[in-house]
Amino acid sequence: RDFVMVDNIPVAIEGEKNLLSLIRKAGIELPTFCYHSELSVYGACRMCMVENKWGGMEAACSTPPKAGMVIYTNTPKLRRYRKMILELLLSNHCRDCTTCEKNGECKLQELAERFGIKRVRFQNTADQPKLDDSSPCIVRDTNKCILCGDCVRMCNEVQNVGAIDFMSRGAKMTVSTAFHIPIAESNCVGCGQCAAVCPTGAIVVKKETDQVWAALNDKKTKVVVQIAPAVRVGLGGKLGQKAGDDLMGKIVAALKRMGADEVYDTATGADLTVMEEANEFIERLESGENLPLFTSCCPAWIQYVEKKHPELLPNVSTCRSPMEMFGSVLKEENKHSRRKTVVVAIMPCTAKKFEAAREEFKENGVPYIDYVLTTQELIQMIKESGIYFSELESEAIDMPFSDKSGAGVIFGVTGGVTEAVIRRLAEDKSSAELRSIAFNGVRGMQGLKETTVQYGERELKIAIVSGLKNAEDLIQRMKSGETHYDFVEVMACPGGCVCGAGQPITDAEGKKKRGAGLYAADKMCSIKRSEENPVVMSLYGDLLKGKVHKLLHVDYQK
Ligand code: HC0
Ligand code: SF4
Repeated sequence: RDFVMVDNIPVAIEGEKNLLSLIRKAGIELPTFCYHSELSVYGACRMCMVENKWGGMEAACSTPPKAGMVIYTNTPKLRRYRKMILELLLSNHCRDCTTCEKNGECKLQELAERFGIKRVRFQNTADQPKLDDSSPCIVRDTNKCILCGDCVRMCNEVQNVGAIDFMSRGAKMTVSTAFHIPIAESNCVGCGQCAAVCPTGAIVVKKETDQVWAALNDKKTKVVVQIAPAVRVGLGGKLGQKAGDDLMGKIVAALKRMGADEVYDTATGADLTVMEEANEFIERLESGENLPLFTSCCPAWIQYVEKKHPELLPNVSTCRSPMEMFGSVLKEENKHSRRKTVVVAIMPCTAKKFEAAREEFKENGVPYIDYVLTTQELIQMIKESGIYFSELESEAIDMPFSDKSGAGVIFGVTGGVTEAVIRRLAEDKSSAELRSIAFNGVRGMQGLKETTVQYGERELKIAIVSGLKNAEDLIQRMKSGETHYDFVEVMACPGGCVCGAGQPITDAEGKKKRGAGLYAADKMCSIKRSEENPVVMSLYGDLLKGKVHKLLHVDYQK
């Protein structure tokens, strides 16, 4: 076996790409700002420096482990060096920690505490650029940027958007949009993944909690809440529960205590989407037009198509997302209510804030969804209300939309929409068939999955992608004629909604647990297929009569 000596302890090299992974495997938490396993190595922050046996320093993130290396991770020289970096970063950093959105979650704050920085000797002489709060999804505060470049690489490498980049040189260097235009005017698609990797408060999710508190506290307003599939498995770790556990019942109870009048599950809306999308798919298969059918539930993906591939818009499903389908149903249901109805959607996603604000999703200027809260905002509201979340007794979803299928629940993880649609299309409704669909290549967190299903005489080719760069690669392969698909599911966030930027930040293991949590929740549902959901049946027979197109579909090509 090959070894590296780390602080006098031999550590086996087991395929690690860099010293940093090897050192972390040995149980030493080397500090970093700019290292993320899913992004390229930038090596700019210099926090992960280690000392070799000759007293030289090397960046652990960009040094491959070699047999016989002798390194030290915690020497007086390294401690001095790290403190100096932190002090310099803090010197031109806005230090309003108590009022910062990232207070308690900021890497700079955490490392300053860990390395005992009690005083900053240098004055902040940097310019104080204004906040960019032009986007409904994210807020940028350059005063808090430490130039680690995590957001830039995320936006470029994983999302293929390139809305932000390094600008200027030397002391004037910043991360900004081209020509410093407001981010809302750039080609940003609102996925929020930049905020998910930002170690400080330089990019954060835009908050709407004040508006929702106001609605909850207003007796004249009826507040109707819907909760997205991924949220139930996303907040456990932050509220004293096991990460990945399905906490829907407790979330319902918490929202009721906070003053919500009715609470529903977006999975019910997803069941409507399955019905409409399956019909649309069958129609396109019969006509042979506009194939492949691309899914339309991810609003960052929709913006990506609009901005980068408008020629593909006819291929995108005309189905509204489950959130919007359910939002329009809820507003229709309350049309004659004496009180004003406000619909709040709790989502794992920042781009849903943009979707809710789109003109297409308003009737007479009033949006179907009034506010979108991310899982992080919900957690903050639960904390603010003082509720002991762990001690809450679970409560059920309200009537008349209390039923959902497992197919709707798994929408929140990559491959879930596809699996739900296949369940609908399959002629064989046995549980053996359900199992064979699940093991047909649709599950797993990989960025690209492919499967085939038999539909009558035809073998349908299906692709599932998450992460917009993966979507772009697939589009290019289709355009070159290298490959062909009939149905393509796209989610902008790698891993699907469970890994949305509105969820608390977690690692790969935590993301896997969330996906597993949704599949476990599906197992607990007595209704497995969308067409078997009695709510769906009664909606088609009543509220949706003659209004299917108006309430469930959208034309993005205006
Ligand atoms: Fe998703 Fe959805 S599955 S996009 O990830 O389709 O945000 O969870 O709510 O709308 O249902 C997000 C999650 C949703 C929608 C659903 C879809
Ligand atoms: Fe790029 Fe997404 Fe951030 Fe917009 S929200 S800047 S698209 S990473």
